[in-house]
Amino acid sequence: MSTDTLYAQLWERLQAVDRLMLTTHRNPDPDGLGAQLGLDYLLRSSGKDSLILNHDAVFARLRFLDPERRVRSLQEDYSPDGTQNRTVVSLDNSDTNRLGDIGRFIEPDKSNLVVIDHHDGIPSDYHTYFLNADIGSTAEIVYELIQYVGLELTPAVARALYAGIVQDTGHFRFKKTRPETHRIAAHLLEYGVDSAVMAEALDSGFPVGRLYARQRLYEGLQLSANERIAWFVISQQDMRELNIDWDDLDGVVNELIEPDTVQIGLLFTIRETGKTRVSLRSRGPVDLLPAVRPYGGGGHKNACGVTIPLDIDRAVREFLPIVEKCLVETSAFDSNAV
Ligand SMILES: [Mn+2]
Repeated sequence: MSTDTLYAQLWERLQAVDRLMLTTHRNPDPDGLGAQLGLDYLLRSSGKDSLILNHDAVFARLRFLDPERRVRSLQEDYSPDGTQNRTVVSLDNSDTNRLGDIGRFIEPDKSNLVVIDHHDGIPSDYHTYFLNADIGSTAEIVYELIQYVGLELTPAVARALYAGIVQDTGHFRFKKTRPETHRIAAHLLEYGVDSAVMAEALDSGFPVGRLYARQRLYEGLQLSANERIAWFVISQQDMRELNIDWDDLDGVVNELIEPDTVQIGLLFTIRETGKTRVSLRSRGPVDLLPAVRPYGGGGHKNACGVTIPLDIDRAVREFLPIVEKCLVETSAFDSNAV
């Protein structure tokens, strides 16, 4: 099916309803937020009643993306009035379990659910979705939908979409970065987006606790499987002491795969008794999804996450051998494979 046909179908689906709720995964990131703000603009411009509602509030350092404060959250005691009878559009997320309490607005048969996402893999019981795992960000999908409809962007929407693209392509470095990605970014810059200001805004603004967290993490750094796996652990109590949030550790796990021998990096975080969250990163041909899927985790081949229903020690013991199976022969890192 051609891309235009997919956008035509998606637009037809969205136009068929008047009341929509745009949501994204818990701990919204720039791609989820950018996609929400872009689609919200498109829907409102088309006369629709659009509400952006997430489980979690927008992290303070990302609030600059939403100057009009369109993004609401259940966390900030948002009044539930007006949430009923809406078609729920899940952006940058195909897993209803990652929506937190927003899931309660979705009908059991998912008939009022539309998914727009670019993650790898999608549950088979979805009726209505727009999925393209070859695209580097959901913001690009929303951009292309806006272009399909023929609506002029605004500087604020251009900025939000640009942030999503930059974040999810790792500043145009990751594998899913297409020639079209650069063309879209170029077009967004024409609306006055300042790439240097955006890069600084997205990569800084963290509390100093991020540095102390690194100190603790690296003190406990472990390497296994002939230095092909690197991992470290942080607890909820550490984070409380350092006065930091999960978002404040964003990207730290990426550092683990910088050395030439390391193929897989893991950040284990103790959330509560009997629950260990793992953020995973890998290089090139190393596909991590087979390790996380049995636990209900997901994401991208080289960047994903999972919650393991065990205390930290047992989680590490059980999960490391599973992750080890994802390692590949070093020869797979030749230029063709990567
Ligand atoms: Mn994304």
